[in-house]
Amino acid sequence: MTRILITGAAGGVGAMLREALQGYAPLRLSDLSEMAPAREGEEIVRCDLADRAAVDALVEGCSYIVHLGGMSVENTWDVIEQSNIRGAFNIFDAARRLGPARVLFASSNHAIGFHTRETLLDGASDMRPDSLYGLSKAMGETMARYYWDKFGVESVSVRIGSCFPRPKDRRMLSTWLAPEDFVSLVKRIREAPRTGCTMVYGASANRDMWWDNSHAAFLGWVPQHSSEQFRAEVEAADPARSHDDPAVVYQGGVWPVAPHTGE
Ligand code: NAI
Ligand code: 15L
Repeated sequence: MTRILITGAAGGVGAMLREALQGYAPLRLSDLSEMAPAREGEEIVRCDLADRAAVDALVEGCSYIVHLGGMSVENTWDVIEQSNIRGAFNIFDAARRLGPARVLFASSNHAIGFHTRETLLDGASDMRPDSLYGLSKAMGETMARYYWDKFGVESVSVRIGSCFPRPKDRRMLSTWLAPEDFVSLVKRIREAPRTGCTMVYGASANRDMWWDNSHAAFLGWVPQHSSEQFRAEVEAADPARSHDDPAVVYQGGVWPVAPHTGE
């Protein structure tokens, strides 16, 4: 079986995926941070995604790259530029030169965070980044498009909502992606005969959805979980806000109205 590269493997989603994919395929696990020692079927490679030669060595011999590594929240431009933009470029360009390798790009709902919540988004909706972080994800998606159109590198950009063991607030009742649903999506993207260059909204089958994935139905991904089981406890812990509070106006929550880091 061909090797899967997981970047950001020491992070919250990466560590969860590492456990879930044990025995599914040989894994190359990479991060800047330390990770638990390799087990059978695993390789551990620590590297900075901004280091092009190191990323080349990382990608060599892998046919599927689950690219989770990078700064996962808002930060200064310098940090975002190095980890997310240069990092994504290094991954896509290595996939072109050393592949064929299919890429799952961990994009984010913050690439579309300026859309308001009454807008149902689909595969044709505009990107509306709400932060430098969201901008880096929009650029990553654009890189995915470029590397497909020009070089035939297959990819799926997953605009992850909120992938945590449980939703943490009212907003996440709409954006929650159950870890198990992300695992099944990772497998579907690997096993699909063809992905082309596709975008998928990464959310479970939640009741109040803002996103429509019909354009990506060909992947055969059907989320099995819903945030409804958590609604009562989340609503009790997070009081309802006024209808014009930015936290409830925008899909990105308060990110659209947050200042740049340090300003
Ligand atoms: P995380 O912050 O827990 O993990 C990210 C990992 O990337 C960290 O272990 C960090 O050490 C590593 N990293 C950062 N910069 C690096 C660099 N220059 N070189 C190598 N490694 C570097 O984030 P999480 O929650 O696991 O998210 C994984 C991915 O999914 C991220 O790309 C994030 O932006 C994206 N995402 C996650 C969401 C979520 O709800 N967890 C929602 C939307 C997107
Ligand atoms: C993200 O993109 C972040 O990586 C994650 O930490 C959450 O903030 C998530 O979006 C969200 O919007 O809930």
